[in-house]
Amino acid sequence: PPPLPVLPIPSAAQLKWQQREVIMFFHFGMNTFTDSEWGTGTEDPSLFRPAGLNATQWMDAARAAGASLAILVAKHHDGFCLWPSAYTAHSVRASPWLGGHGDVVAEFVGAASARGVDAGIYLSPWDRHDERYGKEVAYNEYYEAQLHELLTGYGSVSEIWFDGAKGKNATNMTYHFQEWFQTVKQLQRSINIFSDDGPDVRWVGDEKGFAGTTCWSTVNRSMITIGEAGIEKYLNEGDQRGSDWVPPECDVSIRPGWFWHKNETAKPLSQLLEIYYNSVGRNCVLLLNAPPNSTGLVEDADVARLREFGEAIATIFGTDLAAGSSARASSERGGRRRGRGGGGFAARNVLDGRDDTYWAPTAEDGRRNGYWIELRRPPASGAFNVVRIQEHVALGQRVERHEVYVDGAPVANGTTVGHKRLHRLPCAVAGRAVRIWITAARGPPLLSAVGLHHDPFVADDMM
Ligand code: IPT
Repeated sequence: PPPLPVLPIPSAAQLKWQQREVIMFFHFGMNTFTDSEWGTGTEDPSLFRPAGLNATQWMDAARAAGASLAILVAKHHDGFCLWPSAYTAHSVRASPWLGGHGDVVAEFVGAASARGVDAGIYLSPWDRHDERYGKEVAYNEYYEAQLHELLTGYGSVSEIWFDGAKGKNATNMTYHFQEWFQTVKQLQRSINIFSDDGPDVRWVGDEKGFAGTTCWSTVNRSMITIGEAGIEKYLNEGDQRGSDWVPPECDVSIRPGWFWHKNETAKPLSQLLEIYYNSVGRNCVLLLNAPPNSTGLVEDADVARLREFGEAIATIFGTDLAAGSSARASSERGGRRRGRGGGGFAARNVLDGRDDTYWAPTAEDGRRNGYWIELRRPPASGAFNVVRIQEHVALGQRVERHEVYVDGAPVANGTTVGHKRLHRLPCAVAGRAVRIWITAARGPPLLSAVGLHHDPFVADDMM
């Protein structure tokens, strides 16, 4: 049988989210028309007129970047609602767009489903427009009512975002997060809730797209207060002793701002790849923002950059230079044979490209020196400069420390692995034997993959 889990373990929805690796954010709204990041809430709805809005174009951009989920800002801090909410006059209904009959949320979920992308929603708690803001019961009722509108009127929603952002001089306001979270789960069973505190996925603690080099999917939720300064490092690294499974999400914009500004441009590919290695390559999901412009389109140059990014990832990871290797390990649970008598946890499982098969050592292994697994590559295998290691996190995140050797020489080391750990090597190596030592772990390590790749995009100064 499979080994016992090491608690906590992810829910099915969290596991599915983790495997997405790259997802997209679309910040669009009143700020798009006012060259602003945080609108004041006094903006005239007549400013909102995206003459060529086409959410299908956004979804094509998301797919080009390799994303399977896209999250829309339905209301930002300025309080302007992108759907015709029954609970406020401050919405698309009061705008000239489509004669006041438009609904960006409907366009968004329609385009997403047409393109096979899952949809997510961001609804800002901080609201600088609504006069109920600051009146605890009235505003929380308003917020609850809008959760109902968004989570019952637009089909299945895969993720919802609770942003802890709030201006320094914002009115005092108690948000009923616990009530909101339970309402969300009642309306959408398999949704993932994002906030500093989860409960399903957590903020990584910065907006640069960088997780800690140590990055646990676990935290103690009781240590976290949403929106409170000083928790960033805890969120960035997680907590080895955490009893809650709340993996980190790295939100970062392809441009300097979250919203579109005429004079800003997209980050270069090299920077996006750096972000990828420091987020997906450190056990996180990357939430990449691409802001549509005031026409209602993602600019061509940004679409091109997203495509370049998606193609670069496919180029690097589309070829596994560990292919054709043989694998052995310090021990193999249940022996090498599959089926009757064999355990099905052989070292070679790290080479089959599947998340649900894995190498497991025996319970007795590793007590003295740690565990190891070694790949032996066929002669004349190509040189690699990236090592990919993945844990079968369905049974808990275990690895605390690991080292990588090529033909006996150390080339990389680190602490956590989690769903995916990517090591970039200082230079490409073509050795035959690649051995990974796991020198500390919370339980017998379960590795679902070890991959070797060549990244041709590395900047010269890295070599
Ligand atoms: C920051 C919030 O304080 C935090 O709760 C989280 O929502 C985060 O944004 C998301 O990026 S505020 C930001 C200006 C750092």
